[in-house]
Formats: sequence, structure tokens, C-alpha cells
Amino acid sequence: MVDFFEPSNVGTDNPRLIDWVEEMVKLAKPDSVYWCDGSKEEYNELSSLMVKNGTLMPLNPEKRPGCFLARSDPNDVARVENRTFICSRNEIDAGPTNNWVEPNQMLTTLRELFDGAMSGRRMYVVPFSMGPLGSHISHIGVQLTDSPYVAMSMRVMTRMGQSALNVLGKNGTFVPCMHSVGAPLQPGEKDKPWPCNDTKYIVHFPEERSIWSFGSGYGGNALLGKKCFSLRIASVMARDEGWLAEHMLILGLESPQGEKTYVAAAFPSACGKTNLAMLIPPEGYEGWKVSTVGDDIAWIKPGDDGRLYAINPEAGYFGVVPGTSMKTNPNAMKMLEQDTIFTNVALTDDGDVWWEGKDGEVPSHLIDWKGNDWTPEVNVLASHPNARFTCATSQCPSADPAWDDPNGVPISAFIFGGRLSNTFPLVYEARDWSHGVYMASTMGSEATAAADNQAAIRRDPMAMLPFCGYNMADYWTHWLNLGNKLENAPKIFRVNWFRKDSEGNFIWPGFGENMRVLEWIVERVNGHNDANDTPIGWMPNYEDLNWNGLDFSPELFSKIMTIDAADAMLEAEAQKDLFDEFGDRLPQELEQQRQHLKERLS
Ligand code: TSX
Ligand code: MN
Repeated sequence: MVDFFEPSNVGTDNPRLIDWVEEMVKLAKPDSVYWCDGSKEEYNELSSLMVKNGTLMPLNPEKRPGCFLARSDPNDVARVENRTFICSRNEIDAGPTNNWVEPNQMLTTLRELFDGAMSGRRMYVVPFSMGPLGSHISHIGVQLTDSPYVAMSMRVMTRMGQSALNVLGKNGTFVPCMHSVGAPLQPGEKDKPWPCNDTKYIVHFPEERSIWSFGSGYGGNALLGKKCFSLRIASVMARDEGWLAEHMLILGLESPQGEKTYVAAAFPSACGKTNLAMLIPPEGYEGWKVSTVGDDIAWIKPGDDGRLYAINPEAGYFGVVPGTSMKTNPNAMKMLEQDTIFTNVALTDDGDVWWEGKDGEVPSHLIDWKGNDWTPEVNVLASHPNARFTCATSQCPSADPAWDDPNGVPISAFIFGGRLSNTFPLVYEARDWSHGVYMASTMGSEATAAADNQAAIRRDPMAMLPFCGYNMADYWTHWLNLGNKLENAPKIFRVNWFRKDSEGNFIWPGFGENMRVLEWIVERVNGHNDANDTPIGWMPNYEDLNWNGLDFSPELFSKIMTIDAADAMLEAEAQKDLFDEFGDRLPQELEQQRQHLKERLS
């Protein structure tokens, strides 16, 4: 095995990397070590291996060429937030919204868990670049994993293999990402299709900039380039280095005159972020084009011109499948026709996949995500609500020409959304940067889908609550500082597609029709459009939106734009609970914004 560490055999002469791999091999004791080169041949070999051992099932090549179905262990289907830790040296630096354990104590726990964890298995060394290879905004990571499903997925989700090692070079730095499913095999023991462990740890050391993940093979817990690196660790790097790592989609909007504007948008879960990132303007609304840079994460750095430039650090989409249809997201439907790994969807009798919310008739027979026979009469879901697709960004029909551009794209607006059936209007614009940061810090979705005024808002500041690798109050301070220093800061907006009428029906048609809101935002940014000064911010008048091709009356518009002053005051009061959590770390500017809002409302 020592041969694996000869530089001539492993494609790197980076001593830190070689030493770290050697140390981790000694700890986890895999039977063998394999360095991934990132080739298509290697991808095919990994898939063949997993078809043989039952982890993957090839789908019907006539229906879904190049596609596979994986069924996870039923207890390993989602991120485990209560098992996710930020182990900063001081607890206050993790803040009140993260789980914290003293770093040395956690390291002791992890060393015990990882001791021999890979025995009977192969360790894959997975070098990867988050962001375009060699971009000044990108960073390198190396994940060690005993899961071939993870190694294969990382080739889709990142720029993986020798090319990343070449960027790393002899002296480059990388984020070490140690991962095991935590299921060592005794000699002769038969493997499971989806090995994992009931004990799970997703651990981040923000000062060391390292990640350890144990016990899960599921995406968000196991593909460490995504949430762990690109958000939790990168948010700390961004704070220290003066940039932003955000839970945001990035999309391009091209006007009929050919003017291109990029915006980045953050939403809590279940707001249809991927659908927005791949939006197609509605019929009768000709001329505007929407293109996709990313659907989940944005790394954003100030440029020399005082603007912000964003890249999508990922190279693939790991999205929720159920609910995806020709109505909600035609681009995604096209993207998933080939070369996609499906996890936890249902299998049809002709070797295709099915999920709740898919177009067409419900099949009369399926194999559900747990591998059981399924008919429409049985009272269970055929696919898991968190079933996922893994597929390359390049397959997206709406991929922006600059999605792989190392310079990134200039961001003109930040959009923050939520799922709120009352009070919050369709769209409004912040008065200035500080006010916008305040709007973003208090965002969230209703805890329940109830259409009553009492439904509590579950706060999810900037949609970063589970993803900020440090104290959220310090994160707000960083946002305030960064924007106030920018010469050309983006404008900040809030949107809400989900306002309901008294019968509980959605008032706004949403989906492609959201283009009308995006156009108003773009025209505000480019100084071409009007708005009304209100206590909560700038709001469009009915005639400020483009209504071509949609029959939506001024009365309905006023229903989704009106804010009742008393409701707004209650909301401003309720925000105090959030701010109070952070004690004296809370930037006073945010509390001042809250007080100013209350003054304007009264
Ligand atoms: O993704 C959504 N978006 C953004 C699209 C670009 N969804 C789905 C959310 C769950 C993930 C939406 N749901 C949106 C939306 O804008 N709006 C709604 C609410 C809604 C649902 C159905 C209808 C209208 C609005 N109408 C009919 O089904 C006919
Ligand atoms: Mn996300």
C-alpha cells in the first residue's frame, strides 16, 4: 500500500496532501486506496461496481439513457441538522444557532469512530475544485471516502480528479474532508446496498478549515463539497477574506434589447429555488431570456470596479425530484432525461422512474423507494419527499454561457424570499444596503401552511440558518461592512410568491409568471422603472409591472401588495425575539433598522 504514496503514482507532489492521506489511512485502515482521476472511464467503472453490488440499478436505456436508481437506507434520507457541529475554539464563535462541542473533545470522539472504520473497504481519494478550475474565486478540497456512490457523485457535482490536483500543485492549500459511511466489513461479510451507521456526525472545524463526516452516505451529509465546504467552511473563509459564501441561486436575465443582468436569490426550503433558477418566461411575454448559473450556492467576491462577481462553486445539481414537472420546471425535466443518478424515487415496470407530482397518469404499479410493490391504493408515497437527482450543470438546457466562467458574473440584485400566506407583499425593494440586510436577516417561512394571521414565521436569515459556519450575528456584521464599502452594491429585494386569499388559495400564479417580478427588479436596477415609497420599502404600482399575456386585475394585485400597518407592526415586534438571541453580538444597525421601521409604521 505504501506505493500509493509515491508521488509518481498518485499524480500529486503536494506534501501536505500526501501526509494527510497517509495519516488517515493509518486511522481508518482501508483494505486499499484509490486516487480518483476524474475520467469518464473511472465513472463508468464506479457505476459498474455499484450495479454489481446492488447499490445502483441501471434504468431502461431507451427511456433514461445513462441513468441509475439508488435506494438509500430508509434511515439515511436527509441532512441531519441535530448531528451537525461547528467546533470553533470558543462556543460564542459558533453562535446560538449552531451545535458546538469543544474541538479537542470532538477530535477524540472522531478518532475513535474513524479507527478502523474503513476496514474491508476501499478508500477513494477525491480531489475537487469548488468553482471553475483555476478561478481566483475557486478553492480546492480533497475528500477521502469509503463510498463509491460518493466518489461517483462528486465527479458530477464538482470539477473532480487530476485537473483539481494540477491546480493544487505542490504548495497549494486544500480543505481536508474526511468521510466514512461507518460500516467496516469483517472478512467475508456481505456488504449492504447502502451501508451507513445509526451514529452520525457532521463536523466542521472552522479555524482549521477541515470537515469530518461519519455514518451517512446521503448527499448533504456525504458530498462534502456542497453544504459542508461551500457554505459552512467557505462562509468562515469569506468572513476572513472579505467575500460572501451564500445559499443562493444565480440567474441571468436578458432583455429584448439584449441587455444582460444577473441576480442572486436566497429562499428557505420548499420555495422552489431550482424552479426559479431555470424559469421559462410565460407565453405572450416575448423577448426576455432567463439563463441558469446555479441553483443552490453562490461564492461572491468584490471586483476592481466596486461590483460583486459571483460563481456557482458546484458543477452539478443535487435537487429534490418530487414536484418536478413540465408545469413547475420544464428545463429540469429535459435535463433529467439522460445521464442522471436518481436516489429514492419509484421504479416503473418498464425500467423508468416515477415520482409524486410528475406529469401524466399515476402508474398502476411501481416499486417504491423502499423496494416494495406499490399501487395507487396503498397509502404511502412511492418516492421519498426528499428523493434527489444528481446531474451535471452542463446538461441544463437553460445553462448560462458564463456558468463556467472563472471571472464569475456581475451581480446587480439580491433577492430574498419566503413562503408567507399573509402580510408580506409580492415584491418590495430595500431603501438602502443596511435596510436590505435587515430585510434579509428577518426572512423566513411560515411554520405551517395555515392561512391565519397567527401562523408563526420560522426565521431563516438569508436562508443560511443551517449553513452559516460561525455566529450569525457576526455574519450580519460582515454583510453590513462588505456592502457599505462597495462602490456599486447590488440593490436588495424581498419577494413572496405564496400569498393566499381568504379561502386559502394562492393569489399569484407563480412559476413562469414570476418573470414579471424579475423584470421590475431588473428595470429598477437599471434605473428604467418607477416605484412607490412606502414604510416598508419601494413597491411597484400596478402599471409598473408588465402584464402582457396575463389577465391579473388591479384588485388582485392590490390583494398581494397591500400591507396592513397593524400586521406589519406585529411582525416588527416579533423580530425582537430573533435579535435577542444574539445578545451583544447583534450589530446595532439591525436593531436600529427595526426601530426605524416601527417609527415609519406608526
Ligand atoms: O417553485 C415554485 N415557484 C417558483 C417558480 C419559479 N412553486 C413550487 C413551490 C414548492 C417547491 C410555487 N408554488 C410557486 C412558485 O412561484 N408558486 C406556488 C403556489 C402555486 C401553486 C399552484 C398554482 C399557483 C400557485 N396554480 C395551479 O396549480 C394551477
Ligand atoms: Mn440548498
